[in-house]
Amino acid sequence: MTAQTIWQAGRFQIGLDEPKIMGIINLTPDSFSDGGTYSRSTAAALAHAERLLQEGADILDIGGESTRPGAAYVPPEEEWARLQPVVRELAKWKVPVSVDTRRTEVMRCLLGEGLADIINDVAALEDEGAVDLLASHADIGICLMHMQGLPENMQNNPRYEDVVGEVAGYLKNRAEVCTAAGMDSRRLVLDPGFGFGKTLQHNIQLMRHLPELQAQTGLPLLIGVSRKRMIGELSGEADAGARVYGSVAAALAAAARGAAVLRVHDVKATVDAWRVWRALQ
Ligand code: HH2
Repeated sequence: MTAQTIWQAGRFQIGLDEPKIMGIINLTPDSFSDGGTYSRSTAAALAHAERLLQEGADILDIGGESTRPGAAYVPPEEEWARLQPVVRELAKWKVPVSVDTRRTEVMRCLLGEGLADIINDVAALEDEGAVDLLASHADIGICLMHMQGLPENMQNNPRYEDVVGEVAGYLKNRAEVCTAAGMDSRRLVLDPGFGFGKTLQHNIQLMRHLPELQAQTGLPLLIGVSRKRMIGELSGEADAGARVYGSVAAALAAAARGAAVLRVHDVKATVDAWRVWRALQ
């Protein structure tokens, strides 16, 4: 359980008394598990959004840049061009819209037009000007994620002395930077960043120690393990699109350890599993 029970997220206050499901929509031609599926047209992306909501998603997370290991550089203008038509439509829907971006330029475009409730940043607002920009938009929710290195090099031999302590220390520090800039801590959730500069052993350690991470940072945790390489390594399933069972098991492991938000591709599978698991506790 998290001490903080509300996530202030733009137009919404999201209750965190039980795990919330964030459904993923990748508007990228090259995402590792669904690349190209929803980037072909705005209609395809919106149809997918509709489906995720019917399946029980509480939040939609839209991304215009792949951050998988070794992903190719995408200019911010290209990222914005991918996002724009879809977020313009979603902003009219009654659902919290999270945008997965690490560029201040893209955030400025989104926030200037009121097109996002949440900024989900795998670089924890490290891009120049990002903290000041978010500080000047009072209600926007923020996910600060830990990553060692950058997507282009992060899986080249990641190293830690104490992965849990270092990730907790980094996230705590980034949260303090945000609150020092005047942001209310109810806007913040933290994410250890599974697979972002981590070996399988690092990922396992982080998952086993989520309660300590939570206790050390004092903020709710968002967990994204869906279809990732660690699921493939643990289950033996090489095809990312077929990792639903392993992903659900990992999502439940995170929920059982107090995760506040689960970022997933397979919404129905995760929601059903959570409902059954919760009822049987
Ligand atoms: N993982 C990915 C992207 N964004 N954001 C948060 N907060 N946490 C995560 O674990 C996370 C994230 C990578 O997954 P995906 O979006 O499916 O793939 P890609 O980066 O290839 O688009």
